Amino acid sequence: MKKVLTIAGSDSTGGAGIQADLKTFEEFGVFGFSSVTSVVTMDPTNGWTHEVTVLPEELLRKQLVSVFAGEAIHAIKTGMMGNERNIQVASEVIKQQGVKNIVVDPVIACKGTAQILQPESVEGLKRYLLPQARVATPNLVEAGILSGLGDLKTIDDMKEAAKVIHRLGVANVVVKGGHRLHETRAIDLFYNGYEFEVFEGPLYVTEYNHGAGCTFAAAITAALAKEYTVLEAVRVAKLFVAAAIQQGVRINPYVGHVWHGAYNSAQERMKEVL
Ligand code: PXL
Repeated sequence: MKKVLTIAGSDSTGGAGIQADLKTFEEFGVFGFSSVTSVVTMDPTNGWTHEVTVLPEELLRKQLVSVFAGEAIHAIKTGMMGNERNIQVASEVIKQQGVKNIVVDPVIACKGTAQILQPESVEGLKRYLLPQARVATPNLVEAGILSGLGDLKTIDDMKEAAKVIHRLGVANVVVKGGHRLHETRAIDLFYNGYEFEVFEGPLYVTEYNHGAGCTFAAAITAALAKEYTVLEAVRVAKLFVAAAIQQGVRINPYVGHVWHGAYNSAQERMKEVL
């Protein structure tokens, strides 16, 4: 059984963060471990504002010691890190353990929640985590920030940003165009230092897509643990997240999540016993 670790924030509502990652790992048939960096809570009495409580670095370190007590971990995904201290701790442990399949989802900005901007993470990501990434999956806003190119509006802009991010030491960059690109298709741009590939898929117009980014990166991580090539991993992750978005679930009056179980639909097979 392949073992996969997520180092990320907790989304108390179960759509994004470690919850998305562990649910996704399960769907890929890999064994999920987690180390929580921060806890995100939402306030329904105040316009669903998000609050990020960052956990102390000692607690992150202890979790990582627990995770690495046994045999090899085959792949690691990092998501929301909370602050630079946690980024340093994670980066140090990843280096020590020599894990090669590292997927960095550089969470700096969350879709639709301007409150979750983590500027304190930007420098740390660039210095410590991104240089260790086999794959990084910035969205359009994050790619603009990490590359220093600002607002990205076109596929050519995405290409320029991917080149700069690759120079930070990321082996394979996937810039997610998403709904912000104002195209009629969902477009992601892949760059490995010598060639670009544009991935296109249907763009689902839905408000129930919270957690899509985390789910996509988690799917890539699980697929790499299963020894898919990077391009195969990105392809299967796109299919997986497209199904999850298509079957998004209304959670409450404020938010709807992707359905992480959509691709496999285990609940349908369970009906066979009835
Ligand atoms: O979607 C980005 C994201 C990542 N991680 C956690 C989050 C969010 C957005 O809400 O809560 C824990």
